[in-house]
Amino acid sequence: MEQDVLMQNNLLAERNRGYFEARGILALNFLSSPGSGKTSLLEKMIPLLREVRPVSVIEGDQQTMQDAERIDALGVPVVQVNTGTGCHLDAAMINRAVREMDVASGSLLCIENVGNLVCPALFDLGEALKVVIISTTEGDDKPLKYPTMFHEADVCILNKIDLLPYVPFDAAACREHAMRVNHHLEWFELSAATGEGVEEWMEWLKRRLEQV
Ligand SMILES: Nc1nc2c(ncn2[C@@H]2O[C@H](COP(=O)(O)OP(=O)(O)OP(=O)(O)O)[C@@H](O)[C@H]2O)c(=O)[nH]1
Ligand SMILES: [Mg+2]
Repeated sequence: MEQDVLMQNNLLAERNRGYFEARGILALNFLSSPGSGKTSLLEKMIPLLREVRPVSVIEGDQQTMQDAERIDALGVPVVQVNTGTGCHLDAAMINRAVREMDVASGSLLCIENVGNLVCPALFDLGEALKVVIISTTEGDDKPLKYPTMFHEADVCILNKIDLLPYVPFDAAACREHAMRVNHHLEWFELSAATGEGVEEWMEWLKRRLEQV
């Protein structure tokens, strides 16, 4: 049964991927525990990126329109997907959301997954890159405890570095744990609150956008 669901999802994810590639859309899937700062980072990134490329957003949450409202305030196209009791987005939800919104050719599509470090790792959405965010209030052992997510990710962002002086979190150890699970990870350290470190991540992403 589980195999069947994942296989169906993978087939649709490949269709999404083909559609994104044909239209020059770079799709990013943002993943993290609840509250690590996915929406806050998007709020920081979008004003910097929209000068370079059109940006649109798909917001995934079990309930509420709150994250979509935060993104809507920035004036970019956004669709909220509520998963109800579901703990992750799937490829069919992305397929439907993309039909509902105006995703421009050559644009950046940011997908904010449901806050959860477990199930969203298993569901390919057709994205080009998985970006996992871990924040300094979560404990530096998380990559070892939830290895599937870090193994599947292409980029790992350590957020809330402004809190490092106040929390018992070893950033170097966290990086070492993440790299032990997946040595291909691109690693960034930043604060979505103060903006520190955001520029380095933006430079990397802009270079990636040029390759699409
Ligand atoms: N100090 C500090 N707080 C932050 C930072 N980034 C986000 N926050 C705060 O963390 C809380 C959660 O941020 P969100 O951006 O809503 O987190 P999220 O990952 O989108 O949460 P869900 O969508 O519910 O999973 C908010 O109170 C933010 O203000 C940061 O870099 N530093
Ligand atoms: Mg959010």
